[in-house]
Amino acid sequence: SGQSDSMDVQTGPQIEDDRTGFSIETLRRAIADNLYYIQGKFPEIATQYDYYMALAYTVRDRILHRWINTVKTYREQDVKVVCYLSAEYLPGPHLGNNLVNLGIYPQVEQAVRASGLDLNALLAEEEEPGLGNGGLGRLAACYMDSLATLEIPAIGYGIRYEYGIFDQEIRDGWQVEITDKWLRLGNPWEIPRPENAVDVKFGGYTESYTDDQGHYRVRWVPHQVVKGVPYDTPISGYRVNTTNTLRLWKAEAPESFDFQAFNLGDYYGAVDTKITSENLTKVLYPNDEPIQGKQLRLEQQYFFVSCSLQNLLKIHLLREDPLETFADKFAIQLNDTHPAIGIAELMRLLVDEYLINWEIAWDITQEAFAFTNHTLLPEALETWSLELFGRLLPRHLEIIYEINQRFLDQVRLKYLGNTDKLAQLSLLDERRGKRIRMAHLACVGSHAINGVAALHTELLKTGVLRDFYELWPEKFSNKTNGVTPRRWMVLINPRLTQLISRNIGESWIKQLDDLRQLAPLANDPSFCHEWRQVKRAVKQDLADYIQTTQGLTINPDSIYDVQAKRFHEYKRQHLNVLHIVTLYNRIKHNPEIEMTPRTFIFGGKAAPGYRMAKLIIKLITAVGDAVNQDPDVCDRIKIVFMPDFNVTNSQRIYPAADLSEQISTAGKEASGTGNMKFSMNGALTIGTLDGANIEIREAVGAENFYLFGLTAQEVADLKASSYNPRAYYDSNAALREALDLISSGYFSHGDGSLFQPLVEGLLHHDPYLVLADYQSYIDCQDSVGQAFQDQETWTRTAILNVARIGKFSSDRAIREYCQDIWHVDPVHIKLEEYVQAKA
Ligand code: GP0
Repeated sequence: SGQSDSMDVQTGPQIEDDRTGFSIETLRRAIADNLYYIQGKFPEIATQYDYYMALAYTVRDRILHRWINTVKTYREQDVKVVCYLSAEYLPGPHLGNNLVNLGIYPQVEQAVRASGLDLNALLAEEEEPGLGNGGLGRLAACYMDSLATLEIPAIGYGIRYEYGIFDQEIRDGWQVEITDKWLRLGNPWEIPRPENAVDVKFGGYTESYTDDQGHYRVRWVPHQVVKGVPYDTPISGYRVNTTNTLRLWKAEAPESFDFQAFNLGDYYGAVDTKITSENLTKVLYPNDEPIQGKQLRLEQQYFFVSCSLQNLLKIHLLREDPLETFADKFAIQLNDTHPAIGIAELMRLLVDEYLINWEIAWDITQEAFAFTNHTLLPEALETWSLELFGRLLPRHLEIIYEINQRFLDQVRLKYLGNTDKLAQLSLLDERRGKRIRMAHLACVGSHAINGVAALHTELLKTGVLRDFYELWPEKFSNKTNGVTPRRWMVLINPRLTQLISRNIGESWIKQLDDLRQLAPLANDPSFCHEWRQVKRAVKQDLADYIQTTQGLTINPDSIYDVQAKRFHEYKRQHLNVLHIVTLYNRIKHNPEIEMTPRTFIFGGKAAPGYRMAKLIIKLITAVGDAVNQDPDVCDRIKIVFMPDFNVTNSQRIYPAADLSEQISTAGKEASGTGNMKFSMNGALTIGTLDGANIEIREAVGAENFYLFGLTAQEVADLKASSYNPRAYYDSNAALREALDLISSGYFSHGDGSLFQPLVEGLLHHDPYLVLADYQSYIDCQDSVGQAFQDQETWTRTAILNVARIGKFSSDRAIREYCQDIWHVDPVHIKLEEYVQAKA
């Protein structure tokens, strides 16, 4: 359906090619061919997975045509390219998304049916690439979608982890981690490019020498060399030909001459080198915000960054452009500090390998790089010990010293005699045993620095990065996060998409602000009725899924009250639990009490070493076990823990939610992006004035948002004035009762010790002010319960939320990056006929 308007499709009679045609019969034949020639199977023995693979290759063929034309155009037109450097990507399953973007969902559905199969069953076979922890990795994926859709030339660079984020199982109420062997059955979306492999050095020492012209030079003699092999995945844009590349690097042992000689007669030694090299990209570190300073992690960061920058320089020189124009051709974005070593690496490549002088190299570097910060949590700010850093990257340590010296010379001129300023700005933290501050390196080496929501950027300017803001205010800007409406509405919520498009057309899918046209319909009773029917049907789907997977019955007319995100104390899942236990106590005291039925749905993973986060998961499942079986309450309260929250599973959850829980301590959540996905699907938000919640509330209207809790300023003030959580416990009977019930062992088979660390932590420390916000949260939840009784008003509010959510499209965010930071323009991709290519 969408193909004719955008694909420069030829008119007149033609014979469709099996690899490019879009008719149902051509697609059906292509699937059958691929089953035979790619999977090597015949129908009698083919599994559903074989058919999924056959279909995936069928779709990939159609994408390849666009992909090749895209790469060709970028080469020929010498365009400026965005290079997104990210240690994490969470693209989610590719098949469905590619069907949406290509505009061939209906045709493929029919072709699959004509083959005697069910498209939903095949879509369910895909193993998602879990190459990220949460928000940061998913943001990178949304940005890749928007870049392609906006026809911006872009390459996403990252790591091809063999094992992604662990799969979560719940056993006896506890989280258990299972290795994510996502590549076990093959990956039809990637193309290995071994011919483009590059070498990456590690360890060893540096030595100086004088070159032919008498210049002083430095040479790095490494202890080890690892080969980086790129694996490319196409990223299609929505209804455009543009298909960008996600290039992920895998580590392998180099098969160099030296290597052979060194290991002559030492077969085991040779194999050992192979194994240690491949360990580098074996597994994603599963910690969300505080990343720990493990050597392998630094090796991963340097590895993918070095591979990527070498690759960019190669592309640049292939185009026969002079190195001096590098920053005119590439805009390199650092997704947090994980790739910040790239600043020292580009300097090394330019100065040591390409023999450019330092000042010119530094101008190129600063002009090319820009830096996005994603967190305010002090424990999440990345630093590396000099000892470890120097052992692994001896040359980069020297380069960082040089950058720092030149930088501090500049600072000294501005702040005469102010040694505190020097210490605060230095790339080296001299206090805690000498560490390199990666955020400082990123700030000094970039021309632009941004936060991911308005409040976050303000707090950066007055908090962690205030000295840099004082120095270079012009470098700072805000880029509020966004999410792609293609995946987060069109793909996952076809019922809502059809309802919207039937009423206002399809323009909103690319121009999300066009959802504004829904606003008047919020007063149209028949539209509201249809909206309610859609929500009800989607809620029924989730109820069915929970029934089949967990054997648990939930009531689709209850409020679906959902908190789905990584487990972290600052996100305060335990505040949500305190509300549940409070409701439970109310019913126990007064069994006849009127209460809007609620289904509390939780999803999320805890870092494997984060004990408190895992204990909070156990608390949720334990309260669930008690509540769900208690005949006094289970008609009014149900608790569901959805295991293994990932992109795939989240796609069932967002569309079905009535209430979105965004309850982090104000000033702690940089932005949030789940908050946007829920709102786009017609959930109302209960939230604090934190991250992008503030901007969502501004956009949808304060009257359409359930606000509670302290502000970031009040949080800071309260913490400064010796916060005493115990006082809240002493003075609030309902809170006391809830905490006492948990400590009593009521939810732990009489074991009063199980939840002590949690309860004691709250009573004596409570760093995230759970007790301070408790009453405000409970009051707010009571008004949510009341409001849900009036379905007319609730629906109207939900429609207004969707109508006013346009700002939170990742298209808007990417447009801002393009204009303010990258200075790149769209490049339209025309399709050359494939027949020409064949000739
Ligand atoms: C931030 F620092 N985030 C980090 C990190 O290491 N990992 C990560 O996922 C998240 C923030 O917590 C966020 O607020 C933010 O929106 C997201 O990065 C993207 O900017 C969660 O949604």
